[in-house]
Amino acid sequence: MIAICAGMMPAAVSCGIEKPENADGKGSIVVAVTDTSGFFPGSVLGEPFFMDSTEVSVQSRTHMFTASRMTGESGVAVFEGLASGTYSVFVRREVSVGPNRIVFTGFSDLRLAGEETATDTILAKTIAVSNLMISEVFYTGSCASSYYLYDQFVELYNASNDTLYLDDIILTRQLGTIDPDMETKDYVRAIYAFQLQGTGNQWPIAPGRYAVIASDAVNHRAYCAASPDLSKADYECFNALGNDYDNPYVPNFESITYRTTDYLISLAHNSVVIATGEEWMIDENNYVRIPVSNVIDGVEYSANPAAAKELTVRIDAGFAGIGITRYSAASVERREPGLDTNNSTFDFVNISPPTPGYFHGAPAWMRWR
Ligand SMILES: [Ca+2]
Ligand SMILES: [Ca+2]
Ligand SMILES: [Ca+2]
Repeated sequence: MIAICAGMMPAAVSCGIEKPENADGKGSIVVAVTDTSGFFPGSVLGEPFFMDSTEVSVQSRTHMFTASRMTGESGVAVFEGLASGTYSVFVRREVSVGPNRIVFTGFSDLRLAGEETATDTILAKTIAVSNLMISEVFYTGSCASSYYLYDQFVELYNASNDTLYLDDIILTRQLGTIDPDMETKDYVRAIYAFQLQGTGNQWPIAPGRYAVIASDAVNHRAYCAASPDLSKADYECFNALGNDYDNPYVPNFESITYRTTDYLISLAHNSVVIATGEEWMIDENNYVRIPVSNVIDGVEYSANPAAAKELTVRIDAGFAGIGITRYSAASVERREPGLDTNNSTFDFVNISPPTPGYFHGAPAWMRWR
């Protein structure tokens, strides 16, 4: 993990958000972790079962602080000596069932003010780690002097044990408005979407491999020294209706709307979704509607942790990229390859520089791009 905060403080959105309100370090968080699925030996469906040997992590939302503990036999983890502020609490316990990984996970937000103890019981839910997922989103831009933002890319990762196919997959830029009825709708809306048309088994991604979808598959270093070289991207987005660059050696995700823009996403707050491509429609506002049930993965990022959610919590319960500034060449990538709890605040960390086609913890020889 790379600390990207140093040197960014003078920017408009500060990293670390703000100083601790009261750095007395005398607060405590007590978390009990329960499951009601009846999954664990000795537990009963519908009745709270206190989970031991479960990792609990706390992450401050108001200053730079993270810590992890394991729950004891009573299913409780205690964090002491905490400064005042707001904390996100994450719960994780990995359980292996068959060929696929299953993780129990849950989260909560707690507020500590002065010398006090905040207590919460977190109900854990299962998620299967066996999917295609978004592993990195690079959206911040790299050169403030020239407003260079054309080096954006989305990286996918195959966390399953099988070769998967990207044929007909859709990559979106989600609508950036706040919809109060969002959680009751069975579809999500995109401003625009790009699709990789294929025969069904034309575009494989092997287990444990990455696929980089560039906005433009060019060597952006020629235009901005801090930019990544995306000339060897696996795919690029192409809009035939716009004045878009088309690298003939890199296959295209093609625009499926009437809009003329290339695939470009907000530098501060936006959501990105990948979905199976068999069902979508253009609505009366020229937005792309995609059934929630067809969404493979989605990531919402926001520099500001207090911003209102734009993507349903059924797809992403939190924000990646908290504290990242525009044109910082910082990127957001999964904390560990394949871990997807559907809460990007936990699943993603801020990194710099971006890592197209590899993981930020990978050894140098794997960084072939
Ligand atoms: Ca393009
Ligand atoms: Ca191309
Ligand atoms: Ca990466």
